[in-house]
Amino acid sequence: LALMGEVRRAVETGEFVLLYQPKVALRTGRVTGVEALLRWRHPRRGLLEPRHFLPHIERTGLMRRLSDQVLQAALAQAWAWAAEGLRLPVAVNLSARTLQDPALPRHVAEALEAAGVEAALLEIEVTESAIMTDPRLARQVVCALHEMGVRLAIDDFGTGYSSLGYLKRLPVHTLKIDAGFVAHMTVDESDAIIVRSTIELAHNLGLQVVAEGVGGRETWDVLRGMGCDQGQGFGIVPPLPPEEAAARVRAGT
Ligand code: G
Ligand code: G
Ligand code: MN
Ligand code: NA
Repeated sequence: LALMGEVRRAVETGEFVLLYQPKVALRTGRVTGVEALLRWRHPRRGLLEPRHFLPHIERTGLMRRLSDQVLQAALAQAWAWAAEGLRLPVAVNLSARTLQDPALPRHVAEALEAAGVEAALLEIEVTESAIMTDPRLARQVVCALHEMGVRLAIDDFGTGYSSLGYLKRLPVHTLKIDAGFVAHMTVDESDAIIVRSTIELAHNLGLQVVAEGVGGRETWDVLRGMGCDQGQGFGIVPPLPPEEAAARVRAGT
């Protein structure tokens, strides 16, 4: 409750920061891009994760502003990396409400323009539920982003409500299998079956597939054997401040 009063000030004073978690191609180990993950650098409570403050942000109606800040910061980072010779696609998470805004494609276009970053360096992650809230509006927004050259990833795949029909009709580039299925897949047969089936589904629809929550080398090897394209997780590289993330990318993770 105390946090609720503080979020407005925090948005205004810019206490929110982004960490970056690399994604790697499982066959080669090469970094394919990074996901920007929001943290609140709280003056007394330390580094807070989204589950502690995003609900307050939603309730206070500050999501639009925060999404704009996230987009601007992530694109500024992509520009800075490109200036150092590091061409690193950056993925940004957008909430359901942000996706439901018909003006989103224009905001994204303006942010890309202002940052001087090509659209191909931006990926947007949304959940199935965000799309299913208003599938027609989501389709309109997603198609506009796609036409600009921005890539779309479905996040937390398998945990939300979704219609495979919509998945087929939307210009989606990537499915991200939720960490909840991946974390125990080497010991839980059901999880392994779900992961394997999702990889097959994604490939049959012509989509890239990313496994989230990869905890270690064994999971990596099993995923690679299943034909999974990319992996992300604490066992590969954790979310890191930008300089450390870049150092890991340069070192080849
Ligand atoms: O970083 P972490 O694993 O704690 O993220 C938890 C959840 O918060 C994830 O579902 C992630 O998609 C979401 N999240 C992370 N960063 C952002 C952001 O910048 N905006 C929004 N809307 N959600 C985010
Ligand atoms: O929902 P989304 O995929 O955007 O959330 C990503 C969140 O997952 C981030 O907050 C990040 O901190 C977290 N994360 C990163 N690596 C791992 C992992 O190996 N296991 C789990 N459970 N979570 C992870
Ligand atoms: Mn995500
Ligand atoms: Na996810």
